[in-house]
Amino acid sequence: MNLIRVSRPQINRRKFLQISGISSMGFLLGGCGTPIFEDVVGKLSEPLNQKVEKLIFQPQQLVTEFSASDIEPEALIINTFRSTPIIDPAEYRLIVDGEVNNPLSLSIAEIQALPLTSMIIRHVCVEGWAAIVQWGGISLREVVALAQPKANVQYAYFKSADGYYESWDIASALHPQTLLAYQKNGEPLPVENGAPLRLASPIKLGYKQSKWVTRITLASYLSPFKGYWEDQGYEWFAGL
Ligand SMILES: Nc1nc2c(c(=O)[nH]1)N[C@H]1C(S)=C(S)[C@@H](COP(=O)(O)O)O[C@H]1N2
Ligand SMILES: [Mo]
Repeated sequence: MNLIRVSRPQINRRKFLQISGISSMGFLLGGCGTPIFEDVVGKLSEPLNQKVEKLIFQPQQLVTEFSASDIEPEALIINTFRSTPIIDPAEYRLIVDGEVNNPLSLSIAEIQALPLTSMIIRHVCVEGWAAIVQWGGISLREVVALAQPKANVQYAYFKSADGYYESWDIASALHPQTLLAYQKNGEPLPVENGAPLRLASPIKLGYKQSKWVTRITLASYLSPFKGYWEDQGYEWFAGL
């Protein structure tokens, strides 16, 4: 369990600029050939678009977390509508696009260079089970901030490698406890649970928490395709 970090500092603008500046340097030195990060280094000193910037830095009500002894390692049931997709970690990229000034294409190494956040929360599936789980990963709000969203962004769309799709309201997506996780219960995230990257958040039901996320699209409109389960009648907001 040595990957678990209990202290989770609240991000503020100054801190964000510091850490993302350092991370961006890492990307540049890594020679990954993405000019995006040169732009990011330059643009981070400019103000972000007002409306989304407010959501990114505004303090939000935090959900109380559990302690390490509460973790229920056997309780998290694999729930996958199709089969587990095969993803080559070397080829994997997380795309962040849509109404943004800096579209991103992040490798696993670039993702793992961002600050690690850990939380112990309850995962709740509508099918009538729940599990207390530790998730480690990067906060979605930092990734969104790096992509420099336009002010009118209201929704985040998630595409997964198994064909699953989801959409979230931007405030929930930017909640400080909404993570893109790559660790579960102190270990690297198992592939059945969504490796290399899945959503994890204490404010939404299980079906909102896409596994095998490959693309995040930020948009100002709500698409007729809201989510795999939502399009069959399940509630879209699905808040806890
Ligand atoms: N890509 C993808 N993500 C998904 C699903 C899925 O079938 N495919 N199922 C959802 C449901 S209904 C739940 S409860 C959780 C289950 O996560 P777990 O399999 O890691 O327990 O994943 C969610 N994310
Ligand atoms: Mo679920």
